[in-house]
Parts: sequence; structure tokens; C-alpha cells
Amino acid sequence: MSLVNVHNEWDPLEEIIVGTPINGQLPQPDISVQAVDFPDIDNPQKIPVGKFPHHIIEETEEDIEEFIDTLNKLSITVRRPEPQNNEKVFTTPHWSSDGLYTYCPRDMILAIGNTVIEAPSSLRCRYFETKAYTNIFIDYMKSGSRWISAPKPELRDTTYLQNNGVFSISEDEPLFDAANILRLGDDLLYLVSNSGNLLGAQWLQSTLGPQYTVHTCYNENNFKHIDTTYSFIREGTLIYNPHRVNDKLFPKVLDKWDKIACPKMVPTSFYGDAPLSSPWIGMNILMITPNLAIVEKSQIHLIKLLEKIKVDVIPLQLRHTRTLGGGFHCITCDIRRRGNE
Ligand code: DAV
Repeated sequence: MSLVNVHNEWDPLEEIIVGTPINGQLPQPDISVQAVDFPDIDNPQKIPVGKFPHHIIEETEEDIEEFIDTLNKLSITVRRPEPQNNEKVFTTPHWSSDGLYTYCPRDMILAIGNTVIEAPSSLRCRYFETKAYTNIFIDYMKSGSRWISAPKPELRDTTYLQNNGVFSISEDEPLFDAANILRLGDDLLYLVSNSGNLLGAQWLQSTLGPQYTVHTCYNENNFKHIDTTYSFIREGTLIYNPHRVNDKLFPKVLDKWDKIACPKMVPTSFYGDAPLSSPWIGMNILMITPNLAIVEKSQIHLIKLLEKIKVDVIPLQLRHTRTLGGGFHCITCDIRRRGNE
């Protein structure tokens, strides 16, 4: 039986990949880093660079160990990436870059049905990031899963467009992060943003075939990933970020869903001046079953809301979500959930 079998964000979880902050760093800034990760910084000199402080890596690995312990107690199989050397500079015909991290498998790996897809990230520093998961993908393939990679993009300078100070990415080639996508069975929600273009949605649709429908959607600032805009709780119920979407921006496929506005986030601290994520990283939760969620423990308003809609919560600590740009949804990639659609 294929070890990869996942159709939505909420069915009972059986297997998951969990990232690691180890060897994580901020790459040498280039036009891709500016356009995708730091679109609000006008002076490239101000983009943070280099190794994260030791305590951030250590405390995060500590938090992740407790998270994995919790998953194991729930009989969920956990796999981890191989450590990568992110300091090594690599070169394509058009540019050179060093690496970022393997903290967020969600960004690079899309598991849909029995298929894993390596995503064509718009960030140059992530070009080889999925190599950290090759052994895992081979295991999955041996079990009967499909393993494909989107066409490797060129990511020339002309990919990154700037209009009146606002960055976007071009439509020259398919580009997306896996975290631009959420699964609702045969319907997939695809956020068009500075980390995912329309051609990427088209590639995904043509590759998955007529069984699936890729629904493109937008948010207020077309910023990065979909999992700080929507959190899907169970069939028919979602929580949305009221600062990013509203009645005008909900895609039609969500017409019949109960849409609950996310309450205000409890601010959490971050290192430096320019963290990798906004305060909304607090709504980046992981559903274990339709009635059980893992939520960062500071987010007491969100936890209260979940309990009100009959979702039990396991509150866990993840101290550096803003600095490292990932909550419990980002730092994971759910691979198998019970259920067939
Ligand atoms: O809203 O800050 C964070 C990206 C997480 N992968 C945000 C996007």
C-alpha cells in the first residue's frame, strides 16, 4: 500500500514529515530573497543574512522534539530530513546562491492522493532543498507512491517584477511553493502570490488531471503562503485571516463553508528587525483529526475559539515561529491520513 495517501487537511493523521532548524541560515540576499521574503524592505542592505543564533536553533529543536513526542504518543509516524550544508554556494547558468533551511517541508513538498510533488519554488536559495528528502521519497516510491518534481525553473532576474515598489513574480515559467496550496478532497485551493503564479496553478492542474480542480484565489497583499490566510478545521468549517480575506476574496468553492474569522493573535517575540513571518503565523495550526488540533500555546484566543467549535487542542510551545517563518503547519508535511477522499 502506498505510504503516501492524503486528501485533505483534517482526516486522522498517520504519517508526517517534520522539518529541522539545524543548519538553517538566511542566504546571501538576492533579487529572489528580496521579492519573495522581504518585499517590504526597500533597501537590500537591510535584508537580514547569515546564521540564526545558536539559542534559536537549539530551543526550536527542543520544541520540535516535544512536538514529535506528542505525535508518537498519538501513534503517528514521523520522518525527518537529512541535514544539509546550506553554506555551500551553488551555481546555475543564470545565478549563484547558498541555501536556506529544511525547517519547513510544507513549502517544498506537496502530497496529494498517493503522489508527492517537489515544488518549483520562486526562491533561488531553495533550489536543491528537496534533496534532503530523497531517501524518504524513495521509500515512498517503493511502497507504491508516485514521486514527481515540477519542471526546474530558471529564475532569471526578469522573474522578479517591481511595480511602484510592489514585488510580484512573472508568468514566464510555472512557480509555486507547496505552501501556496491546501487540499479539500478533489478541490485544491491555490493562492496566487509572490510565491506562486498562475502558470504554476496550470501546471498542477494539467499534471493532476481531471479528477482534481485547482481553484486559484487571492489575498489582500498577495503575500506568500496560504496557511496564514486559511486554516481548514474539518469538512465544511474553516478559520480565515480577516486582515487578508473577506467576502469579496473568498473563492466560490468555499461558498457553502462555515467561515469563522480568526481572533486576534497574541504577539510573540522575534529576533532581529525583519522576521520571516507575520503575527498571523499563530493561526498556522496542524489538524490531527477533525476534532483535535495542535496549536502554539501562546494563542489563547484561537484555542478558545477552537474549543468553542468542539475541537480539542493540544497546546505546544514553538518559540521561534516568527524568526524562522514557520508554525506547526509549515514545519510539517502530512503524508498519510486515514480516509479515501
Ligand atoms: O503570513 O507571515 C508566513 C509564511 C509561512 N510559511 C506570513 C506568511
